[in-house]
Amino acid sequence: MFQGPFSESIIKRAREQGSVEIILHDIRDYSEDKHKRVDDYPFGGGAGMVMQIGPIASVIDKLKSERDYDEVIYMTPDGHRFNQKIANSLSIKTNLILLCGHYKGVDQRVREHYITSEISIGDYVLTGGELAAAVVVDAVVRLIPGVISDETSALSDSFQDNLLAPPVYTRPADFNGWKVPDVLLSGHQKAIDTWREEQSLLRTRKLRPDLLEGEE
Ligand code: 6GU
Repeated sequence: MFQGPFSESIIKRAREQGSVEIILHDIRDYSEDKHKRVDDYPFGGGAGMVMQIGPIASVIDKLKSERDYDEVIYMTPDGHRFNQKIANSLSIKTNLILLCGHYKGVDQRVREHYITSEISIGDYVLTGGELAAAVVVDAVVRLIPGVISDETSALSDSFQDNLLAPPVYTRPADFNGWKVPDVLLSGHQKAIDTWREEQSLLRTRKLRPDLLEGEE
């Protein structure tokens, strides 16, 4: 599930140039039984399986014996909703563990004793935390200095000021009568900057008024 996101394009280059190191660990390798099971029935009954604490404890303890971690993050639909602010804060950390849940989730004792924060990527349920972890990694890695070629590019993203980005255009200036706004061709940088700020505000008001009502 990580092969595509972590082995193509910008994230691939970031890894190759040493801007980030991404290491995958299969919890099944830390299973305590011959069938490599890492889940079991829930105490008290009910539907679904629960990921056991043993294999998760083994892999996290092993990783912690090798380096210090800033955070051990559990990817779960009932975590804090991921946003640009969280991406920014994670991008300045050194070492992170992202634990991907499956089935009905992990034994609560993992959350109590190992996890330092919990992240969801939105209000819907995925089959596991892997795709969510790939989303978080992508959003965080692109913020590491040197990963995106234009250093100011990440700063002008949508959401970086709780505003959507302004519309962008490139050549041709006239496509079958559909024209690029004159101001962008004017050469007046100050007028262009003002226009972009206005467009950001207009688009945000129209499409995402919630962003203008402050922090969530
Ligand atoms: Cl982090 N995990 C799962 N399984 N589903 C999700 C999610 C995470 N975030 C949104 N839906």
